[in-house]
Amino acid sequence: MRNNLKALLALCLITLFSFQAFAQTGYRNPIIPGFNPDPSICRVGDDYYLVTSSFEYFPGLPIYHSKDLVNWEQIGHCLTRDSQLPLQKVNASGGLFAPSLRYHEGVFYVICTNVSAGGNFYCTATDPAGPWSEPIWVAIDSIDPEIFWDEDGKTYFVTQGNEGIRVTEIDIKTGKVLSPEHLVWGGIGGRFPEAPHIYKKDGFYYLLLGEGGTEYMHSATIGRSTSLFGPYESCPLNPILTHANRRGQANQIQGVGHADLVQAKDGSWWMVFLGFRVTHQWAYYHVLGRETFLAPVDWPKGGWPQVNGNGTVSLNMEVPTLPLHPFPKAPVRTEFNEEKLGFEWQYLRNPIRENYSLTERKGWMRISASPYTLDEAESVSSILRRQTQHDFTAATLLEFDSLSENEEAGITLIQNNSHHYDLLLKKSGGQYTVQLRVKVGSLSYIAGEKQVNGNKLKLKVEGNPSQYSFYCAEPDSDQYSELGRLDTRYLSTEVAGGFTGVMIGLYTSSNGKDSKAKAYFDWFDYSVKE
Ligand code: 6LW
Repeated sequence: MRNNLKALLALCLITLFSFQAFAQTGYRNPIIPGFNPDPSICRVGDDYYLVTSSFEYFPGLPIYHSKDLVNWEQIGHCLTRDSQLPLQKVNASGGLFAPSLRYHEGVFYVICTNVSAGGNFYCTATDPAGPWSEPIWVAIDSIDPEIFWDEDGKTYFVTQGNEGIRVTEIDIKTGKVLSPEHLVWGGIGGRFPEAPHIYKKDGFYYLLLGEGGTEYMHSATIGRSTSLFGPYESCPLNPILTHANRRGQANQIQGVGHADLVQAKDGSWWMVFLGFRVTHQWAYYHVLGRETFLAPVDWPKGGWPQVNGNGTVSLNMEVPTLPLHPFPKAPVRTEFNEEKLGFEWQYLRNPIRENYSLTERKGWMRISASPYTLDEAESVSSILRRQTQHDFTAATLLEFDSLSENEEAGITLIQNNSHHYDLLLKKSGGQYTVQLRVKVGSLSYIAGEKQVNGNKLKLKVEGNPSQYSFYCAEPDSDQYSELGRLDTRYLSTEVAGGFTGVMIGLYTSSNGKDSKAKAYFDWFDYSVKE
């Protein structure tokens, strides 16, 4: 008896220890913060890969990797060559809409739409970090495409339509359309049925949709059928994810929808989806764009998927996770010592490559002025990265060789071409001057101005949920003087419209005139408070 008790105790301890080693509880949403909408996910063995939309930014479609669904590192972009991604003169929030990421028989597929040039296409790769193939175009007019491989060996193009989701057989080698389209399901009646993904499970075809539009009425709904072409039966729990109801009304996360499902190796199901974090009480605004979130899904055999219990999520998720596998944190300072920019940086539209150099002056990012301004749908001389949290600090050391008064260089916080705040250095009356310039729709004014001693200056921006503060300092000093404070809300999606989020850019422009001016950035600091 005594021995039995001992054995039982030992067993309990072993179970407790192994439980502690493997089951971990809790994670923070969003899992990929900052402008990262329309996530699509796939798993290969122990690895998860995820892609998000990128609109007018180049390179296009960031690809992320994870071992635990909670911690993500960017491993590249899908579209890195001009031949794959023409973005010339593309309006803000044009270009690349929602992608889908799939893995089939050793090959990765990204299926997407360039709404400004060419329409629907897919690219393939054997390594999701790239290189990816040239686009294979599909002559179907729509957005939110997906490819589904059925067990009968046929390949189907599944996509959005005004009346509902459409399914068409294609030749996967050429993209050729092989059959008329079938309208299969319109969802539960919400507007804009879109973002389709199909999963085959327990003898059913499950069709997951986004409904309600990608704003405050957004949701995810699901239906199932024993035939790919329907009829689809609506899940009794629909919408299976939404904050457009009483349960979601006080949640800081709004607009949840546009989802994708993945089964982990341990059999558990998870959903990734977009949402946005609002600021300001009573009147909501969001500046970070639509971000990527994660929720656990209970999906019993033959049953319906239930998302995090009641179809809502929170910033702090108190649920068991997979064993955590964090990646090293990015350093605060980018020294510009490498020969290539990190994956976090993007350009506005296809870059004019000779305007950028990391080697001309070792340890400095050189950006040459082009006549294009931040107000134009053009290849503005700039490198940009996402504002990922409301509370952040961004700073740089700029040296600007300006010859004439039409030239400027600095930091911009840009939501789109007609909504940006710029902290810039320029010559005025023969003297270098730093200016804080506001551009909000048709309103434009200088909110702060200060003469400085030379052409070398530190520039700094601090953000919180309601304000951005702008500062400058002498190159060797940490005594910053304030240029002004501006409301975050005028850069929000509610004010500016569109599908993106605020980007922090280093830029230069000669405002419509030819110029030889060059801006040199020694380093860039970015830190956040979560
Ligand atoms: C995308 C559509 C949507 O194609 O927004 O969230 C569009 N939903 O599905 C642009 O991202």
